[in-house]
Amino acid sequence: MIFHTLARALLLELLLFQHVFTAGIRSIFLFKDVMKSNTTALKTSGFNSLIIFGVGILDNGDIMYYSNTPGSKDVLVASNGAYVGGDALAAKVRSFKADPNTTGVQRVEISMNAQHVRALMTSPGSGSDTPLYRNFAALKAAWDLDAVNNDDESLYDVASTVAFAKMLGKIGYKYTIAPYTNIRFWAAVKQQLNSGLAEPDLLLDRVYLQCYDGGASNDPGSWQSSLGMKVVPLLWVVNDSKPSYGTTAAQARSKFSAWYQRYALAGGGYWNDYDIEKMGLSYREYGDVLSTVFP
Ligand SMILES: *[C@@H]1O[C@H](CO)[C@@H](O)[C@H](O)[C@H]1NC(C)=O
Ligand SMILES: *[C@@H]1O[C@H](CO)[C@@H](O)[C@H](O)[C@H]1NC(C)=O
Ligand SMILES: CC(=O)N[C@H]1CO[C@H](CO)[C@@H](O)[C@@H]1O
Repeated sequence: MIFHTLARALLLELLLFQHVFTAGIRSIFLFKDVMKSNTTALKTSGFNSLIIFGVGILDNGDIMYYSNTPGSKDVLVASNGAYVGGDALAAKVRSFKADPNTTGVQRVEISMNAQHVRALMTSPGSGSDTPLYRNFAALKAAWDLDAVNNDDESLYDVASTVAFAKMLGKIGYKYTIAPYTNIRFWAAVKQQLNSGLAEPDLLLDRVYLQCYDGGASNDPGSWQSSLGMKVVPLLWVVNDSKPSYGTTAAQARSKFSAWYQRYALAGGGYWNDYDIEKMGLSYREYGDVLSTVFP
């Protein structure tokens, strides 16, 4: 009986400990070519998670890193089961989390849409001898990646999404999503991917929720209840493309704090580094907001 009580007390303590001391997710999407953005600022401004935007797969299973930066070119990064993106690019991506003494980054993800996923899951499928499987394995090794982020905003096919995510899980990736709408699709995907799994073994372990532009009216709390897991709301930094969705660091602080007072969020994040640099904004100010609200 005493043992039982003691065990319960310890368990409770452990749960509380985890709740209080699990570090908040402090993320930023990298829209700018990683060879051109300010690596030092990304590593030292309080962010612990970087999501490289603009990776996609071709109809033969090759993987491209798409340029979203004037003067940059698209780079083929994996083909025929090998990494082909070049040493400089690999060294740059690896440097994001390489030396804990000089970086706060602990996790690096690549973000992609759903182009060609359905066709490739139909044929040749998700086996470990397929070009797609081998290409993702090669890219993970070359870039030391932790997760693949799904930013599907148009296709929304549950079966092929689940098959592809499970394939990535076998390779050793975690799987994350960046929804702005279609909560029923994402709930179905989450339910199938995480069924029977618990922390820290969840396959779909993060939800980066767009709370700007098409997702401007999203409420993180209602997404959390619908999905049955914590989310990471994203805000768009000040931008000259759609200025009305731009958020200053001060405005971001108010929004994140207000949400966090109401809901147990997993953290927060921003779309995107390109605009921070283009608009002459401060990585430090935006990063500090996350460090204080989601320590
Ligand atoms: C990059 O960021 C660092 C740290 O924030 C800053 O000291 C440096 O001036 C920046 N470099 C450029 C080229 O803007
Ligand atoms: C980090 O700093 C510590 C203490 O100065 C040092 O012992 C360690 O070798 C450093 N790590 C790397 C990877 O440089
Ligand atoms: C992420 C994004 O869409 N950024 C845009 C911000 O505004 C500039 C200028 O209009 C665009 O070039 C960027 O694409």
